[in-house]
Amino acid sequence: MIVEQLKKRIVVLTGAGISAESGLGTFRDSGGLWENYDISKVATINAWHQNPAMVLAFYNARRRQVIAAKPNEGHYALAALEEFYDVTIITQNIDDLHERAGSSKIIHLHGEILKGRGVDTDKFLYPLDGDIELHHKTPNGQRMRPHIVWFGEAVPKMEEAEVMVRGCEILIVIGTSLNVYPAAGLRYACPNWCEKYLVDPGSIEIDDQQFEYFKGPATVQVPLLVDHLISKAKNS
Ligand code: BJW
Repeated sequence: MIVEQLKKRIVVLTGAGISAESGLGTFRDSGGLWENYDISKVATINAWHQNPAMVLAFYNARRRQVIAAKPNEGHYALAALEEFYDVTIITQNIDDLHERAGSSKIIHLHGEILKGRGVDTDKFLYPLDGDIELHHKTPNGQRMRPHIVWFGEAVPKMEEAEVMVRGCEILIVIGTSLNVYPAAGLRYACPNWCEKYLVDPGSIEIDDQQFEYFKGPATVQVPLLVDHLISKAKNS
């Protein structure tokens, strides 16, 4: 056990890849979600305005998948890291698998599928355990929509995320193609002396030689990386 104040600060940026082995599809891999759906029809603010029924059907189906999914060894390993480090997870994922694995500090950049909000404000969020129907309203009478950040919408948690990355000593990037901004740009915010690790089975071309690449699936590589970091903490 390490005294709270002496713990090094780790920020972990996660993407769809960490939940892939929990059965939740990624977006851009072969067989990923965007191969079966047209992004512009389901994950943009324009799509919501033009065809809310189609957007709701897409997210209702994904909500059911999330509810049925379970955290995997990657999620659990990150939760275990908290005994030795001050860990903040910044996730682009809308699932709750980090929470269910036991991580305590989580910033959801692209929203949370198990929450709904009114169309005019994300100030009030409502827990969801089932589908949103077209006629559903919030308690103050607004049409209910999923609490998701679509293309073309601002990313409200970016500032909070950037502050965390600026102050971190170790940055870990897991299971993201780094295609979507502004999330993908967060890696540039960390101090240039900070330790950096990347976990991904693909061939991520990262324009920063300082990243140590743990190449392979999250369920294998995240526990290995976490063991490595815990040994370092114990020996320091
Ligand atoms: C494994 C694995 C295993 C496989 N283990 N790994 C700058 C330049 C160009 C464009 C822009 C820019 N800045 C903004 C933009 C526009 C746009 C954008 O980025 N477009 C790009 C496509 C170019 N960005 C936006 O619109 C954002 N908003 C914004 O910028 O607002 C500005 C604004 C200000 C003020 C007013 C108004 C506007 C919003 C972005 C919202 C993204 N939303 C989505 C969908 C909603 C959530 C959902 O439905 O789930 O979020 S898109 C989708 O992509 C989703 C994801 O969170 C996001 C990232 O995907 P991710 O996680 O990287 O997944 P994949 O599939 O790409 O990669 C998976 C990885 O896992 C791969 O590397 C695999 O190898 C790996 N993997 N198995 C470990 N077992």
